[in-house]
Amino acid sequence: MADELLVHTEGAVRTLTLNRPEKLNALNPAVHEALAAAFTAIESDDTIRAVLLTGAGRGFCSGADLMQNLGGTQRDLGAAIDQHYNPLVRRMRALPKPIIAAVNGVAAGAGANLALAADIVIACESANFTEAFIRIGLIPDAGGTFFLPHLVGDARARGLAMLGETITATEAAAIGLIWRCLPDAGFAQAALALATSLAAKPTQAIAAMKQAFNAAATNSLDAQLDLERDLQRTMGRTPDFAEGVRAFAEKRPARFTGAATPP
Ligand code: T3D
Repeated sequence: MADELLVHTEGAVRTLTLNRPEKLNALNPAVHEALAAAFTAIESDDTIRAVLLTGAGRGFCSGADLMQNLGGTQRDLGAAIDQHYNPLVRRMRALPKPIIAAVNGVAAGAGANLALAADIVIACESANFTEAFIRIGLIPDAGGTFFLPHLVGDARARGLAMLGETITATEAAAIGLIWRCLPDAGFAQAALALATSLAAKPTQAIAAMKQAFNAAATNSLDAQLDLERDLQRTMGRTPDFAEGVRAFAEKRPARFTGAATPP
C-alpha cells in the first residue's frame, strides 16, 4: 500500500488516513488507487465491520490536486471523474459496512463531498467545509449536487455550491450537513470510539439500512415499503436478530457478530 494512504486495523475497525499533509491531503491518482485497493480489501474481509476515514496533519482533504491541472494540455476532467471519483463514491455507498468520516481539518471541493459520501460524518470544532469548486469554475462533483440538497435542502445546497463560502464544523452540524461537531481535544480517540461502537452493532442491519437509504432517493413510498419488508424479512433470519431478542429477554447487553447466517 502506498504511503499516500495509511491503513491501520484496530479490532474490527479499519482506519484509512489520507496522507499528503503538505497538500492538505489533496487527491491525486496515487491516493485514488490506494483508496480503491483499500476498499477492495475491506469488501472481502468479514472481520472488518466499520471503516474510519480521516486525514493526516491539519487538513481532512482539499479535493482534487489542482497542480495536475497546470500546464499546456487540458485534462478531460470527466475522465478523472469516471476513473476515480465516481467509482469511489459508488463503492462507499454500496459497502455493506458503516463508514465514518472523521473530518479533522479543512474539507474542500471533492474532499468535502468525499466526507459526505460516508454514512456518518463527524468533525472537530476547528474543521471547516467549503464547496470550493465555484472558485475555479467547476461544479460540485463526487456526489456533491446529490448529497447537498438531500442533507441540507435546496436553498442551502445552492448557497453552499454557488457562493463557495467556508462554513465551520459547528455550522455544518447545525444545518444537518454532518452528524456532530466534537471538541478538538481527543477528537481522534472519539472518532475511533464511535467507529468501534458501530463495528459492534448488527452489521447486516447496517448494510440493509444503507441499501434502503440508497434506494429511497429514487423509490416511491410504495416501493420503499416493499423494500423495507423484504430487507426486514432477511434481517429476521440473522443470528444478530435472535441474539438481540435473547439479550433483551435476559436483560443483558447483546453480543452481535455481524454474521449473515448462523456459524
Ligand atoms: O481535477 C480533477 O481530477 C477533477 C476533479 C475536481 C474535484 C475538485 O475537488 S475541484 C476543487 C479542488 N480543491 C480546491 O479548489 C481547494 C483548493 N485549496 C484551497 O482553496 C485552500 O488550500 C484551502 C481552503 C483548502 C485551505 O487553505 P489554507 O490557507 O488553510 O491552506 P493553503 O496554504 O492554501 O494550502 C496549504 C498547501 O496545500 C499549499 O501548498 P504550498 O503553497 O504550501 O506548497 C497549497 O497549495 C496546497 N493545496 C491545498 N489545496 C490543494 C493544494 N495543492 C494541490 N491541490 C489542492 N487542491
